[in-house]
Amino acid sequence: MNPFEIVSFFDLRGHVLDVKPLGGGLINDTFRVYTDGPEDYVLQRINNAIFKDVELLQHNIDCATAHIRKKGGMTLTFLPCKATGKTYWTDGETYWRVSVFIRDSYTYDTVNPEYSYYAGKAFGQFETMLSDIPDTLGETIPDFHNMELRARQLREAVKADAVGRMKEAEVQAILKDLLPYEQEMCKAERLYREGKLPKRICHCDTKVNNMLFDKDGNVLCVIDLDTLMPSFVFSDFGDFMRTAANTVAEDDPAIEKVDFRMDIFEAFAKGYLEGATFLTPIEKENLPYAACLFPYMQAVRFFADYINGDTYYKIQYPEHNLVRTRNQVALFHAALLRVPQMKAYIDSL
Ligand code: GN1
Ligand code: MG
Repeated sequence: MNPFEIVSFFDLRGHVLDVKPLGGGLINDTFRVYTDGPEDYVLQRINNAIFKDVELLQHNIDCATAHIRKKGGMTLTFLPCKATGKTYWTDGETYWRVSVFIRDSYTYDTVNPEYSYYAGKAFGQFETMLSDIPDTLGETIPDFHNMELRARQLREAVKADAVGRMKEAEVQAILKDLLPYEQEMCKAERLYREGKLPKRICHCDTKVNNMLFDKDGNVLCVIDLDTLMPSFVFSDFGDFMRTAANTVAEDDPAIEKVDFRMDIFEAFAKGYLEGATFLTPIEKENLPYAACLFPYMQAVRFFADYINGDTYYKIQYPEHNLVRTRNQVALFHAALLRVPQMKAYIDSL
């Protein structure tokens, strides 16, 4: 179905002038809707192969955005569908939603320490605002950041060897490199079972480019709320580090250039600890673990997808997931080396 027709099912202001692709997400298809009215819009096709329960997903988003707005925070505004009043439209096969485009906003794929500090504070405040939400939110992707599950999925991929990639020497070498850390990386699930670690409402996709800044570097709002769900705070801390503290992009093939930037870690951690006022000592002391866990988990996820024959992440060339894996493995090792320094810094705050 064409985007012009889809947007006509929503209550937009003004006439639609044009619809053009927007951004570089790996899961959904995103478009900017240009109008002659007071605002433009963002149209998204929700990937319901990955987000199987769109009703729950939009329920989470509706509750969270309403709660943040009530507290005076800035957040995304989704438009109701004319026919149903729900914030998505479906023909039973495809799922679409429309939100207001936030003008004069900027996203960045890399940030300096100053912006990391603002981002840390904003993500921390975001979690704080949601810490007393009265509604029950569900897991839009069950066990999304459960390391035990991700490790199991890798093992299953290896066993199935769906496209014969297990015979590649490099694939074997990466597997050998990753496996010894598995137990250590599954620490969060153990702490949770022991009742020592709570689940909280987290964003779960705190990539640096999921934050809108204004032209002066002020944080406008947190975007991409699909994975907003109960999780460990490690999700939000770790995924920001994974993307912002890497000296290169997550799919840069030049792995010799991959390094973990301590200046970014320190700035983000400072802001985050100022913003997330509800953290327990166990959560706080495990933030360095989170900074290692997320490159590790992402390596495992990209790697499993490569072995499965690239069925999950969009790829631009056949080895893309392998290149991403190498990069994330290198980042994981770089982060591990910095753990003592990270701990010392967190203690000093
Ligand atoms: C996916 O679509 P995007 O780029 O926001 C993925 C994240 C990964 C990320 C890696 C639902 O996010 O978990 O960290 O790619 N989202 C989902 O770039 O799997
Ligand atoms: Mg996302």
